[in-house]
This record gives sequence, structure tokens and C-alpha cells, in this order.
Amino acid sequence: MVCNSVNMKRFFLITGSLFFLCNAFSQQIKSKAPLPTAQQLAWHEMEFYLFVHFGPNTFTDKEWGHGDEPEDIFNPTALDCKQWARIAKQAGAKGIIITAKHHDGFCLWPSKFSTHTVRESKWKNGKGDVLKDLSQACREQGLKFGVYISPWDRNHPKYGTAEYNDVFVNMMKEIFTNYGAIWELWWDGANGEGPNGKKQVYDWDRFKKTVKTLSPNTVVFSDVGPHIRWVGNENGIAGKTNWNYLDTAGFTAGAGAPSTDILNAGNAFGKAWIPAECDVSIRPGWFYHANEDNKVKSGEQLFNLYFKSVGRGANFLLNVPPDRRGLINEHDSVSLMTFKKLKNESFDENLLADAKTYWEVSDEALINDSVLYHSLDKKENVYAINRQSFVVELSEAKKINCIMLREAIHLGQSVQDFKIILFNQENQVGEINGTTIGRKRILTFPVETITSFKVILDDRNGQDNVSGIAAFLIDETLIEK
Ligand code: FUL
Repeated sequence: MVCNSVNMKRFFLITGSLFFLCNAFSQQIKSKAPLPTAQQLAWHEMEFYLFVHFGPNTFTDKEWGHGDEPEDIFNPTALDCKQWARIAKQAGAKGIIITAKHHDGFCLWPSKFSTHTVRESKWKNGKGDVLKDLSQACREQGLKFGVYISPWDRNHPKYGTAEYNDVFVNMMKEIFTNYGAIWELWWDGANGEGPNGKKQVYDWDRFKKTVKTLSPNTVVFSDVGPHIRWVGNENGIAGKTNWNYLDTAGFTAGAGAPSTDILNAGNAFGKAWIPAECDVSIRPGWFYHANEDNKVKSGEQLFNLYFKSVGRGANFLLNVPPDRRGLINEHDSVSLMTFKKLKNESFDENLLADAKTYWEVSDEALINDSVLYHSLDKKENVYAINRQSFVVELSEAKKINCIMLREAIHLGQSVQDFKIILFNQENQVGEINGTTIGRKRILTFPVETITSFKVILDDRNGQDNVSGIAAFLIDETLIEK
């Protein structure tokens, strides 16, 4: 039974005690549901950012280096992190996460705890430091800087022994102390054999404590968080049902993770707030291979992935691997710019801007307080049928094919089902059904001329946390496929 307030008032007329119990139950659910931290809320607002896979694999055409590649292989001829950051910024990305160390163990910074690093390479006569260059370039462009550091290491002689956990902790210490703020840390769960044929028993608890102590504001990604979870596939696609909650007790990153279906949809009543991040490469591989230059995803494909990730309440982490020059390749930058253009054009004009029932929430307000959530209570511009449905009346008949909803996630996530009914005057001309909303839900459909629409929410907490709504007419070829 849904405990919404109007139903409750009706119940109250019949039996006050039942109302009291049900309301108390609803309050209990509310108070128990985990809420996002300030760092997680800020992370949600990042929406779209780039992943950069770069290292010896770029020069050997491998995806997983064996760890025995000679350091000299790493020798980009024109490496320019400022170019990466410039392009990221122009593409509308809000940050960059780089593979500081992939499974081959090669460190893109001169780590004191390895002899397989940029220092041993020919690049800049061993004086280079990619993390230094990129962290600086990100700062200059106002981008957040993140680091992927693979626990699996196919080079390190200590891998497969307890001492390797010290090495990994020491490497993280170097990263956290020498390159300014690290916004996101990316732990891959892969756990294969090292050079001595042994697998490592990762000390995840110690790794987590290290980050918490050294950099409490960093959000940590792994299959199971602690702060951000894997979405369960590498195609950039979140579940149409996507809860920001996850149960992690008894699970670990990697082979011990929950099933990919669970990661994709989250746990409706999970005990922790661990939202999904959709990682996907702009190319078939994660690293640059010249023979994939004609297989780069188009701007249209990227926009479609934006719908399937951000449009389903997750974040979009797009890998754009630099080429052997150390530059983002022309093929990739063309797609990125097209993607940006399509996004701008599509969401340029909110067709509800002069609707009677329109309200919108700014990212800042959403993070800082609940002002707009409360303005909904005052019914400003909103014809409330009851607390769980409202009607939006357009100023005149308009063609639309896209509706965007937002949920006030600083209060948790509670919409579990919704229906949008489209009207042209009194005639019903369409119906859209969905489950969760989360930070953002973007729905596209064949174009309709409408004068109003009604949103009906099944909110399991009996409250209405929709905090933003907008409608658009986008190019018909772009509706979600
Ligand atoms: C995977 C890795 O094995 C791939 O090489 C890549 O880094 C991807 C993002 O994560 O698990």
C-alpha cells in the first residue's frame, strides 16, 4: 500500500490509529534510507567526464600488457596533456581520470616503489611525469583530476606476496601527496597472476583506510564502491531501473562482486548509497590502436549513450585514449565535438519555460539545500492533484519528444514507478511509463503535439521528491535507440 498523504487523510477519517501507524512506518523508512554524502552529491553533478587509457599498450597495440615490455617502448613524440584537457573542456566533460598504472604495472609517474616507470623510459630522458602534467592541465581548465590505479600488477616482483600491499599503499600515498586534489580514485577489480605466477590477496580494508586518511574527499570507485559502483557492463549502459542503493556485505571488488544485473540496477532497499558509473570506450579497445581509427563512435552514438547513462541517473565515463604521439586523435575529437553540439542543440530550449506548472532546480540548490523541494510543497505553479501527481500546462500547443525529470536525491531516492500521460486538449495522445528517476531521468518518444501532461508518481515513501522537470523537441533521429 502506498502511504501518500492524501490517502492517509482519508484513512484518518476512518481510523486515526491506522493513520498514525502507517505514517510512523513511512517515517521509519525515510529515516533509515541511506543518503548521499556531500562528496557523492557533487559527484552526481559531474555527469560526464573522460577516461584516459595510456601507457606501454599504446605502443605495443596490446590491451593487457604482460609487464615485461621494455620501458623504452613508452616514448610519445608530442605528448601534450594541455591538448587533452582543452578538448575535454570543449566537449563538456568535467574531469579526466587517467590510468596512472594499468595491469602491466608501468607507472606514468616516477614512483619510488617501482623500477618500471616513466623514469626508466626514453620519454623526456626519464625526467617526465604524466600525472604532474595532467593534474596541472586539469587545474588550468577547471577540470577535476582522477586516477585509475590497478591493484593487479604483472610486473612488480613483490606481487603475490603480503609486501605488495605495502607497495600499493605507498604508491597511493605518492599519488595523494604530489598532485593536488584527487577527485576520484578508480580501482579495477582484476586480480590475475603476477610475474611469479601468484595471485595477490588484496587488502581492500587497508586500501580504503589509506584513502580515507590521506584524502577524505576523494570518491572511490570499484565494483562495490565504497562510494561509486561499476554499472555491470563496459558498454556505458545503466539499468532503466537504477537505484543508487547497493548491498555490499559479503562482497568484494572483482570476482567477489554482486552479479552484473544487480550492479546494473542497484538494490532497491540497499544499505548504502553507492551510485553507478558507466564506463565505456569511444573505440572498441581501451587503448589506442591505429587500426581502430575508423571504428570511433560517432557523436550520435555518444549522445545515445548519454541517454542510457546520465538519462538513467548514472554518470558517463567516456574513455578517449591518446595516440602514440601522446595526443587525442583527430577522429576522436571530431566525435566529441559533434556530441557536444548535439547535446547543446537538443537541450537548448526548455519548452516548459513558460508553462504554468514549470519549476526547475539548479544544481547548486540541489546540493546545498532543499529550497526547491519545499517550494513544491507550496504548490507554486503546480496543480497538485494529490502529493503524487501533478499537471503541467503548456502556454500553447507544442511539439515535444523528450521529457527530463529530476529527483531531489539529497533526500534519498524513493520514486519506484511513474507514468506520464500526454494530452492535446482533452485527448490523451500518449503515455510513458518508467520506474526509477534518481538524479536525472531523460525520456524520449515519437514526437507529439501536446497542451499538457500529467505526471503520476508511485513514491514508496509517500512523498513527492521530484525536483525538476523540463521538455524538449530534439532531432527525431536522436531519440533513444
Ligand atoms: C577493465 C580492465 O581490465 C580494462 O583493461 C580497462 O582498464 C577497463 C576500464 O577495466 O577491467
